[in-house]
Amino acid sequence: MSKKALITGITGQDGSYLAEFLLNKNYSVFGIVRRSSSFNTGRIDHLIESYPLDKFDFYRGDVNDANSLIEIVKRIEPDEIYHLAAQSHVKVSFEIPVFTFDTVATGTLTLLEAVRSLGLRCKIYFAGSSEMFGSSPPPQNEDTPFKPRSPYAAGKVAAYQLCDIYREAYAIWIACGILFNHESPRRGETFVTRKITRAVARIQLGIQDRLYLGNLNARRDWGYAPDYVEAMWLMLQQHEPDHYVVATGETHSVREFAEAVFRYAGFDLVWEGEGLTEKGVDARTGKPLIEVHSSYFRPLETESLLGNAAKARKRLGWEPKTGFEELVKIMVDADMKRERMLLEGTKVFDEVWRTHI
Ligand code: NAP
Ligand code: F7E
Repeated sequence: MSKKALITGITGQDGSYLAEFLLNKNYSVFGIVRRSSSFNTGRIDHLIESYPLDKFDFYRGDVNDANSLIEIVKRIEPDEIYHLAAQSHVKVSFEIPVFTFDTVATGTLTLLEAVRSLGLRCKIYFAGSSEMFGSSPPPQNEDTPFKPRSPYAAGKVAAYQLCDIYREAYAIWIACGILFNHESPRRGETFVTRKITRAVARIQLGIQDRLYLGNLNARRDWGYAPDYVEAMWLMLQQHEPDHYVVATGETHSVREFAEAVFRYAGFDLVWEGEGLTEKGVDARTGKPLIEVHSSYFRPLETESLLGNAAKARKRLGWEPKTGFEELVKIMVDADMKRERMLLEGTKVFDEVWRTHI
């Protein structure tokens, strides 16, 4: 019998890579998909098309709807639950703090209650975040104090503590991953890495004029998402549940990420001015490619993240396989390909449209 996994947040970046990873390990994979007025399964459509329903299927539900969670968990009786669902955008969490806290913290509690009330014996993975460290200075590891700097991060800390409480009080098997930023061509378009790689492709193809960014000096430890979903799985293959930092151990500023992206795409980027008037200019033409805009700054910022994943390396045998420059290359190549295809598609669409009116 193959193992059964249930993934909340399966339509997101990590959920889609994790589903592929588990299917390759011969799991039967089930996901929870929330209702939307438009298609929201773009990242998993290839799996829906390729696998029979007993291998891969999804159910409509919401982490804030206890009934739907209880019904789905009861029906599947998973061996492993990967709890990834969240409103995961930090800047947006300042705009919709109550909704964010509801999905991140209350949503986790609702899932824990569903498992507890059903008396299900399964292993649970909780998606913690390096944002929980907030203003604690780098490097950060499992012993670093949590000093959250956003409603999103406060929600993750609350959820993390609820996991500790349910583990101790009810002997529910829950491992917590404290994952640092991880990116990919499937990253949402409004997260900074994807925003930059998508923009460079569009600028090169003449679809977009320039890119507007916020804080160029924030530092992040950026890894590659497919490497990180392996760490989630490894955590659940251990005998005892534990907490693990997952990170590359390398930190870069947003400015350095942008420089690497524009360099790889063939631009010679130079910086002029400072603060809100700073610009990244094309050295060959003098044209501004990047400008700073106040609307992308946050009311509070996590300034600097750099993870120490020594525990994951030692106990799980996990190592990141993809370095910073490789990540940049993967993301820029994918966005160049996607934007070219979209442009071609638009041309074809325009031609078809013109001949029919
Ligand atoms: P993501 O792309 O934003 O995906 C979030 C997923 O949660 C989506 O499938 C989304 O559905 C779903 N979701 C949101 N609210 C929901 C609700 N009320 N009920 C059910 N599903 C809901 O995030 P990700 O990058 O894959 O990250 C996965 C998890 O890891 C998140 O918990 C995130 O906070 C955490 N994390 C991410 C990183 C990172 O760098 N990526 C680092 C540390 C921790 P829709 O597709 O319908 O929106
Ligand atoms: O911002 C700065 C911004 O939105 C990174 C989520 O997956 O990772 C992610 O959270 C940095 C910040 O990711 C823009 O101020 C500058 O310092 O890509 P981001 P994040 O906030 O680090 C953690 C680990 C999670 O858990 C979260 O779920 O980039 N920045 N200019 C910008 N950020 C954005 N989004 N857009 C800008 O224009």
